Amino acid sequence: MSRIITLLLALATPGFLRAAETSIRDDRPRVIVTTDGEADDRCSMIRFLLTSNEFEVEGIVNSSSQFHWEGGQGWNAFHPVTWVRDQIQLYAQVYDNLKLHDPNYPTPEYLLSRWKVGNISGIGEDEIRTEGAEWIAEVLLDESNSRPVWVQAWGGCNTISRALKIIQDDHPDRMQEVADKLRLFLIWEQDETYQSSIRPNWEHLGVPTIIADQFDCMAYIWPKVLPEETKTYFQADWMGKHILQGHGPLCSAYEHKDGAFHAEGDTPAFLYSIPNGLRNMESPGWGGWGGRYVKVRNNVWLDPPPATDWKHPEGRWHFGNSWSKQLENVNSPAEQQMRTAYFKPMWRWMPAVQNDFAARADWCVKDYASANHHPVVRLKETPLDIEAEPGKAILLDATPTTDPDRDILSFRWWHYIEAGTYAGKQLPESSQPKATLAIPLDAQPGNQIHMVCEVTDNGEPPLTRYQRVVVRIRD
Ligand SMILES: [Ca+2]
Ligand SMILES: [Ca+2]
Repeated sequence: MSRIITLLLALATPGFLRAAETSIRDDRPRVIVTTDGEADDRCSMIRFLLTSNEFEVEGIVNSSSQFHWEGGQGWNAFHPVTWVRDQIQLYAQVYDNLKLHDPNYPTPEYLLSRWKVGNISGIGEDEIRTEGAEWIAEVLLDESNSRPVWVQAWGGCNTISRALKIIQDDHPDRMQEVADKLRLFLIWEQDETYQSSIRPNWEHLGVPTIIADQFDCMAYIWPKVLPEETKTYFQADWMGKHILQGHGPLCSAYEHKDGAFHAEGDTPAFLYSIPNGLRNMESPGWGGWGGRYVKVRNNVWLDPPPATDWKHPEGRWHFGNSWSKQLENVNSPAEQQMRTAYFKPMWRWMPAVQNDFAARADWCVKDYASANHHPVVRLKETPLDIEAEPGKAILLDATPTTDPDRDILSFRWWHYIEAGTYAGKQLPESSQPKATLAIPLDAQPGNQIHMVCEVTDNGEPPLTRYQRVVVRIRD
């Protein structure tokens, strides 16, 4: 229903003819955000709203965390839940302009209808059947839509926990069906409820679950831990020019720190669900804008260890035992190098991530012809999944790639070695749209070699999209 309304509204808009070049899509990732409303959540939400054309937003739900809850004092104070409504109202002021750039932006009315208040009254409170918990349960139980739902915890897991308890209490026979649909992306375990309730009742059902720590390089510690070459995109000059000034009321409400990026620790939870061609949603081990993870038990994925002798915790993965926190203030060059490598699965994408943000900020105020839009990477006679023997030459052909602005495109076919299982050396890259991959003779049967076609346009800001091809070695 809402999609039809969006389409009708788009048809009534002067910019529709240009924007219609991208059609209304109904295969977008379904997402539910739960947020504790910390200052950095409020920054993340502005970026999330500007990215909401990429998702089917099923819910935005206030929740508590170990850091913030209703009744918390001082630093633990809880920001009044209405901040979500306030931001959607600012979004409403730029919505008509955003729609010139993509008809998939949801209406402000639709977003408001998906805003619910969950469990906020204490740390890890998951007993009350709140509106937010009921809503998450309803979405997961909706039999009319079997597509996966990415449920993100930007704060505690307590409202998600309550939602899953509702399903367990009222529909115990449907738990496996819900588990098959559910995907979890947790920014740490910001309360005890994953361990006390979700893990014992749901983990064995195989729910794909990412519990992230590497997100922290986009949180408050970014000036310490990001490599110098990426810091430019977070400093005051860049933020002022591309986001804060001259980009309309939603971007000017962004809570900066002396003009610079402050923190968006929760942003990786939805960066992960942007369908940018990296295909990371197929496996947390494949890596993408939301980081790269390793499986530690059942279908639970945590961060790759900074060194082989660092072991994942048996229990909760949180602020108190986080590797990010252990590495935050190291001084020796060797440890600092380890820290940089630890966060690389996240920061390696940051120039593209920040330019993506800047383009969306432009979409708030510019017409279609004055703004930039992402290239559309297309392959020819190159399947996304290939089986091949060692020694074989494989054609990788991205020549049909286009750009909606007819920008000049630069191509890079590169071997994402960390994502694959081939144990040899990094394979050579190509700067041509058409490349040949020679499968190394020492590749072993069953190995995966991940090749990424990265395409960047010459617009302002430059925008990047990808297509990953996975080669599996045959006997
Ligand atoms: Ca948060
Ligand atoms: Ca472009």
